[in-house]
Amino acid sequence: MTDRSSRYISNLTRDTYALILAGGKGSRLHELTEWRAKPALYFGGKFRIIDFPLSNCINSGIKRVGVVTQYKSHSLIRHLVRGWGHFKRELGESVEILPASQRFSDNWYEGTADAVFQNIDIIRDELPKYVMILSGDHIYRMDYGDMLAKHVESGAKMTVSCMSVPIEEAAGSFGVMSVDESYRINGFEEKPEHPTPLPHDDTRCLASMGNYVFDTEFLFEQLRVDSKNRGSQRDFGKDIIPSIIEEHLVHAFPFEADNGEKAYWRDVGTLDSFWDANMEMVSPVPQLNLYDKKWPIWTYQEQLPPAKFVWEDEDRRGEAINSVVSGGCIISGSTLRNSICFSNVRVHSYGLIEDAVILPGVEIMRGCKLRKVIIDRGCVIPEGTVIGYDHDEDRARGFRVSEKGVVLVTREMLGQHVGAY
Ligand code: ADQ
Ligand code: ADP
Repeated sequence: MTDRSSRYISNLTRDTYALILAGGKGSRLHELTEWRAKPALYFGGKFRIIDFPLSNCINSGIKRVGVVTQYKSHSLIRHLVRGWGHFKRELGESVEILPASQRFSDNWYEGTADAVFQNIDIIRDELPKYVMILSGDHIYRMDYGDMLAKHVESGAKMTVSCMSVPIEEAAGSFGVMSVDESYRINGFEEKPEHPTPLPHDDTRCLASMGNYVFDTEFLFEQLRVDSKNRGSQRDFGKDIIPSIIEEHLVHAFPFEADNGEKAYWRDVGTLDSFWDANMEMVSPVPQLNLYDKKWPIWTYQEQLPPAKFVWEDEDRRGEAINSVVSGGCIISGSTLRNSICFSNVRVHSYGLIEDAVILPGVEIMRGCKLRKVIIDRGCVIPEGTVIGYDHDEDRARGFRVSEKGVVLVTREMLGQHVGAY
């Protein structure tokens, strides 16, 4: 384990500027990201994905953060302004939104490296010794101080956080690296069809988590070189990492949980993984602890009355079993099992809701039966609707059924007004 002397690490985190890349499309999430960027997706009853890397920064002591936005950024920006806009520059704290604004060229951000390149002057103004580049797409709790300390200790110019994952999970989805015994990266392929397995386990490989630490001047130099390379797609995984590992010292940082258990890290890139990750939160002891006072996940939450459960009579029991129910919800005369209700959800009588992820502001009228569903924000489910019991019928009604049989329902599919987030 790294020397965790808090003084040592806090010097490093104070000297670091973090840039969270939050502009990518989440195309395999279909209609869930039709109106919002993936980092703005809801998670865990009251959070959005972006709250995780942002909270990790603050909890790690990195107090200067830029969030790079581009694709469908309206709801993301609104969330950042409401929930993350209160930092005080005078105290050395800031969370800034950095939209693609064609400051250098006529182009929007191309790849991830270009998204950083176009903000070089903003980073330079902060005079950081290290720049941490983070993906805004993942759910995990990580002390970035450990990674920074390892980066400095190893003398690397760049450090890439990584995790061992099953080969089939990584194939075509993650950057995959090979390392020597000192964890120096000596091979890197972006999303290979046939990932190189670990030397001691041919079922697993070392995947990049899309989080990088750079020495600032080294980063700027590599971005300048890359910007002149006509063949480059301006991407860290596709272009920068493979082009520098031979000549420069680039290290891998294996992400492990503090307690020695397998670390929690979820890429909710598909409807099934989004549903799975939310469902994990209703299990009795989820691997991701949202109730840890030492590592709070911050978010924006409007002031809401507490959740309320109304038991009208034996036929209309308002109850929630193994479920997470957020503020502003009223569950009246219906049963909720293994489900997660975000804020301001109303469930009326004679209903049975199971294995459901119900996003904010949904209203479920009387006598509905829902199973294994994701109901998008603001949907009104009409009286007596049955979803998730007959997938042919679900499809015929215009709902999307995922590979593993999760049914997604959006306002557009119900012919209801569609807002911007
Ligand atoms: P991907 O996540 O597939 O792979 P990418 O689509 O480039 O890579 O997204 C990386 C992050 O940058 C995401 O948070 C995304 O929202 C954001 N982003 C993408 N394009 C952007 C742009 N033009 N402007 C601003 N933000 C943008 C990466 C690595 C892999 C690694 C996986 C881990 O390339 O090597 O394995 O992350 O998920
Ligand atoms: P249902 O169709 O399930 O009978 P209702 O909308 O009539 O649904 O609500 C049932 C119960 O839920 C009410 O009797 C009341 O106790 C509670 N309830 C409904 N709306 C509110 C509200 N705005 N504030 C507090 N409690 C409410």
